[in-house]
Amino acid sequence: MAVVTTISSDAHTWNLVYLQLILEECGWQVINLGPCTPVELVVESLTGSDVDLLVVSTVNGHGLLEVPSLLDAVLRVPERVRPPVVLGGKLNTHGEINDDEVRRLRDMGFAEVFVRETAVDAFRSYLSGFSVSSTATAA
Ligand code: B12
Repeated sequence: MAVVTTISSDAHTWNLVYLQLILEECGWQVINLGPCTPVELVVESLTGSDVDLLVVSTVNGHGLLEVPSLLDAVLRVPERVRPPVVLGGKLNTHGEINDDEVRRLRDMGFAEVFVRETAVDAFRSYLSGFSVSSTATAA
């Protein structure tokens, strides 16, 4: 199962729906926490369920400022229930971030960072590395 979320300041919704649809197409069950997600809700969503992947999407330009505190909170979740956390979208006010910033986010603890026009294709190939047999929705 995957949880799709954003940062607490971000009101954009269709990016979250888009990612939910990609994940569902790939056989995942998805909990979409919706826009302006409080950090506490993200943490709570990981402790109650069997979550294999946390997908953070933000496009309002505040991503680089806000994702460190979200990640900090998630990294305090016990390791046995903590899924990998991936990030993507338009992460600063210019839309795109540079390779140094991508590296810094990975060093911080994001398993992958998907930006620029290749983001969705790269995300799909990242998903292909998971076995969806345990996460697929029953037909
Ligand atoms: C609709 C919209 C709004 C609506 C949102 C309504 C809603 N319920 O969703 C409203 C009017 C509320 C809004 C408000 C604002 N918006 Co607005 N908005 C848009 C707009 C026109 C379309 C967004 C959209 O729905 N796209 C469709 C989805 C499917 O695409 P997407 O979001 O781009 O996501 C794609 C990729 O980024 C990628 N992706 C995103 N996340 C992730 C995550 C992963 C893991 C992966 C793999 C890929 C990925 O995949 C998606 C498909 O390709 C864009 C401009 C544009 N044409 O994109 C601006 C835009 C996102 N908004 C912008 C801004 C600045 C704002 C405001 C700050 C404006 C203001 N001054 O008030 C506020 C912020 C409000 C807030 N608190 O967040 C900027 C962001 C600038 C930046 N980051 O560089 C944009 C780009 C407009 C611009 N060119 O300046 N907005």
